[in-house]
Amino acid sequence: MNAPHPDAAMRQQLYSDMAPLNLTPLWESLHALVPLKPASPCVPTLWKYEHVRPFLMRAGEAITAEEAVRRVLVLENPGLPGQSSITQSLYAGLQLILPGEVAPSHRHVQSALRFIVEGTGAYTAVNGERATMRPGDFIITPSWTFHDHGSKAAGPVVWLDGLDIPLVRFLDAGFAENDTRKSQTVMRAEGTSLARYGHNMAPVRGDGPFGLTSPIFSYPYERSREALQRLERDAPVDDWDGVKLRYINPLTGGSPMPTMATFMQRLPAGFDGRPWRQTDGAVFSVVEGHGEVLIERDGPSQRFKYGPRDHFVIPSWHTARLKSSAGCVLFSFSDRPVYQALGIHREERLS
Ligand code: GTQ
Repeated sequence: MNAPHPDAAMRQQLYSDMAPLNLTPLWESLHALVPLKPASPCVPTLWKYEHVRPFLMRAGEAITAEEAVRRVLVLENPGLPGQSSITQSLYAGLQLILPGEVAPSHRHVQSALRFIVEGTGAYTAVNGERATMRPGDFIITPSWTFHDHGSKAAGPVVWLDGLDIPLVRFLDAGFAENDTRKSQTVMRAEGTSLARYGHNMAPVRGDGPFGLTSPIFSYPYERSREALQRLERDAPVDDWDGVKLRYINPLTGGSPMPTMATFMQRLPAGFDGRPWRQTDGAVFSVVEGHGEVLIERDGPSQRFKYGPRDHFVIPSWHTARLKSSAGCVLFSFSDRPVYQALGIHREERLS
């Protein structure tokens, strides 16, 4: 046993005497406050869709979309219990809507993305324009825009919700409001926003409608998929990422939302990726195909085998690599734009 430090008793007395004045000694926590490298409490986690889906369907029997307002099972990081967070700054959940249901119109400061996982024929309405959901589509709800979800589908529709809820909570910046109507009146034909902004062209006059958020709020999968397929065929494949593209706000070239970046990538058959790490924790939704992700931090790596509709999270500054023997397509999102705005984003590509 080490002998106690000669001043230990004096220090303990100091701490307890000053605690009522809301004073604490920095030197006891300096190393944790200013770490040598990120030490995220988040842990790598995989949610297999075959395990999640029965609970979603049970939720569909237990509560209506209208009563729930949003019928969602939160993908909660086991390293952040009770926080409804998948990383320190991001929220993710799987939302279910059944035929004929409406999730009533509301708006909030938090930005949201929807990535369609199962089913065709539900819609989300943003500021009076609807977007029909198909698997693999990426849809945006810009900050402070009214949105409702509904379904004319024949069966269940499930999508991944990604929101900056924990970040907004941390900043104490949350406001929300219910609409006076359950569903918004349709004001514009479906596809109008995509026609205006989604063809490398833009209206001659006027600003984008959503401030810092992309004016395109639905990015159809068929177009992203086609781009990736062509690049796989015709261009060099990156040793870390395979073929990976980021979605953009066409008015700025930046991320589609101020707080979240989104990506779609294709790993060619036989891909055995090199490892990387990055400060932004990233959430993945498997679109097509199978593969595996190896994730490690200061220890043995964990191996997660994934297939279509599975979800996984790679936390900040964990080393990860992707593999796929038959090829696959992955959607992902992270809070990278926040780090970039603050000038603190870091990424390392390892060999
Ligand atoms: O669809 O508006 O998963 O407000 C969490 C909060 C979805 C939504 C969520 C929300 C929504």
